[in-house]
Parts: sequence; structure tokens; C-alpha cells
Amino acid sequence: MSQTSIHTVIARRVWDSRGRPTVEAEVRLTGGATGRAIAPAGASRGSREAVDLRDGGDALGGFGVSRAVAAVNGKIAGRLTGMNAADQAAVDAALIALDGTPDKGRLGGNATIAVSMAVLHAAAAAHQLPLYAYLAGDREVRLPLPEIQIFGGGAHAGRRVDIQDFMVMPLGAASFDEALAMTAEVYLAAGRLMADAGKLAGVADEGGFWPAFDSNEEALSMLTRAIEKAGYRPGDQVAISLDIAASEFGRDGRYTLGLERRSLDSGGMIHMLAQWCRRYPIASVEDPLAEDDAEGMRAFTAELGGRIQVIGDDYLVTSAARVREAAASHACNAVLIKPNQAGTVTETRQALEAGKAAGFGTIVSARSGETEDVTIVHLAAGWDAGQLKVGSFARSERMAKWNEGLRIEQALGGLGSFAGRAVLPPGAGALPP
Ligand code: 2PG
Ligand code: MG
Repeated sequence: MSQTSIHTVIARRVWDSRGRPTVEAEVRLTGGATGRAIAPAGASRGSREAVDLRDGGDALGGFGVSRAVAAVNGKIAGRLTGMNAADQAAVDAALIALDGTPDKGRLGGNATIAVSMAVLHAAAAAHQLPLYAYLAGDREVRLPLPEIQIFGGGAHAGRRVDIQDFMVMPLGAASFDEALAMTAEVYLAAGRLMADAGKLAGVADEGGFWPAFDSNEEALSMLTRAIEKAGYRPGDQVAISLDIAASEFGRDGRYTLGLERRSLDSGGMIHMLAQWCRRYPIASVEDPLAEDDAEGMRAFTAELGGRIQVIGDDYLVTSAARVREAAASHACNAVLIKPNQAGTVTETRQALEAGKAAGFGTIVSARSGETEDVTIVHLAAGWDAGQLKVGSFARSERMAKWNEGLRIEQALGGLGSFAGRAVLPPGAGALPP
């Protein structure tokens, strides 16, 4: 029997960074190699993404995963045993067929992604390679440019501000190591500014500072000041990246900014965001309009896509078909890649490749509910995504991933490279004269 044939698949209930249950899967191969992975969980979720199977009811707020764990230990283990872990496409096709729904609702996207990633880890282990190297094969490995949250809002901070992620991108860094050191300086400076202004009120779900601001724009001006205070030229050395997560407060072309007690139509949203892009060193904007506002996404990209990155997250839900459709309609110019939105490694990879084929920026991303699992860092490096989004620069479920990137960079010695500002549209982040 082949060394990489799947011998056992088991799952257990573990806990994520919000203290909610999630699924960990463990795969053992005939040759003795093992792989393990944990499903993350989103809070601001696209309506078309793979759904988690949750128990519902009163216990654990309805977030229980006993049915998803049972699906792994029962049906999935039964189907995958004996399959070749090195044939990821066949394993994932079996998971998709076994589930049989468009949204992984029967087995649970949390069950399928944990198993799919565990199989991948086991295959890499059987080849005695770190995962990023197994994925990269002969290709040169490039460490991704990080985007790192400084203030967290939206669904991750009780909707204290409407905008979800206020992040920085250290464009001036020459290495992943330097990128993180620059981010640390900005994070520290932002914390000091918040404290001085009497606004330091803890951290949001992903470790960014709790956004005690009176307007959404106040966060932008404070973030720009934090970049300067840290000693960097805004837009040149460190730029701003926003995840508007507009599906959370927009629907049917109406956007309600709760903090500012006003409501805008699509055109009003585009006008407001375009103004921010003129006033602040913004290099990238994610989900500027809601997932049901294709027209708005196209209009926004037509106006700003030439000089900034426009990312589809809820809008694209890590779907290769939706990426191709968005490329054809010019609805955005970059795709966020979240494995659990797709539900399997193969579908995740297909969405990423569709993005590359379209000339899109590709950003591998964590979820707001995370764990010590660092698989996404290996996917970003091994698949050469060019960019990585992991939340903030605090809390160990985030730092585990940044630190894994450092290990990969060091292991490569001089052989790897770093994706700097070249992954963004030319001039992204620079303020218009
Ligand atoms: C996003 C993610 C990460 P969530 O919207 O990009 O910030 O959030 O995991 O809640 O969808
Ligand atoms: Mg998002």
C-alpha cells in the first residue's frame, strides 16, 4: 500500500479566538505521516460562502459543532480512507460529491475545510517537506506583503464604527521581517495616540484597537498620524488599506452609517470613499459596496481601480466562477482568498488561479475567528499569492501566523524573495498632488 494512502481521519471539537467551538481534523497516512488543521470562522460573512454546520439550540450560543465533528468521524472518514492524500484534487472532489450541496451545508464547510487542509498537511509531511515548499515545488518562494489591522470596527467591534478594518501595508519594507517591524512601530504609535486622546478602550476581535472614534474618518486621520509618528512617510513607506465590509450595512443600494446617523446611496458611498482616497494615503479598499451591488462595484472600480487595489471578499467568496465574472465585468481588480469560504483546498486554489489569470491581486486571508492554525501562511507563500491578511498585530492567533512567515523567510535564507509594493497598482497609496 502506498505511503500516502489515507489510513485514518478523525475530528475533535476545539475552541477559537472568540471562545467558540470549531472543528479540528487529523489525518494519518499508511506510511505514518500525519496532518492536522482547524477550521476558522467569519463574522462578516458573504451570503454565498460555504456555511458552517452548527448545532443550533441554546448550548454554546448555538455554535456547537458536534454534528460537523460527527460528519468527519463518520461519512467523511468512511469515504476518504484508502484514498491517496497526495491527490488533493481527488480528495476534494470526493468531499464535494459526498456533501452534494452548493454551500457544503450537509457536511459543513467547517468539516470539509478542516479535513481538506489536514490531508494537505499529511501529504507534505509524507514528502518530508514544509507545507510551503511542498506547494511551491520548483518555483521560487515569495513571502507575501502583509496588510495588518490597526483599528478594528464593524461586526468585529460591536459596530462601534461602520468600517470594519483600518489596516496598514508596509510598502517600503524590503523583507517580511522588516514589514512586521514597521507594522509594530505603527501599532505602538497608534496605541499611544489613542491613549493620549483618552480613547484607548481595549481591542476588537482581531486584535486591532477598539475604535472609540466619533466618525469613520477620524480613524483615518489618526491612522495617518500614527504612521507619521512611527517615523514613516504615509503612502510611500506605509500606506492604508481598508475593508469597508459594506455588505454589513448596505443593502438594495442603501448604506446606513450608524455612527454618523446618515444613509447614502451607492453614488454617495463612492463619493465618500473617493474623497477619503484623495485625503488619506489609501492603497487598497475591500468590499467598498455591498455584495448585492454589482453596479456600485463596477462604478467604484472604474473611478479608482486605476490607482488603488479594489478587493472583492463577500463579493467574490473565493469562487473561481465569480472571480472570472468580476474580471469580465471589471467589478474589482483583486480577490481575497479565504479557504473556508470555498470549503476545500482545491476550490481555494482555483479561485486564486482564476485571480492570477485575470491579472488580479491575490490576498490570502484569515477570518475574524481564528486559532493557532497557520496553514494560510503556507498557502500564501507556497502559492505565491503576493499578499496576506491576518488581522492585527496582537493576540496569539494572529501572531502565530506572522511568526510563521518569519520562520519561512529565515528557512529560505537568501533563496526566497519578498513581495513588496510591486503587487499593487502603480502609485497605490500616493496622495494625488
Ligand atoms: C473579512 C474578515 C477578516 P470575517 O471581512 O475580510 O477581517 O472578517 O472573518 O469576519 O469575515
Ligand atoms: Mg472582508
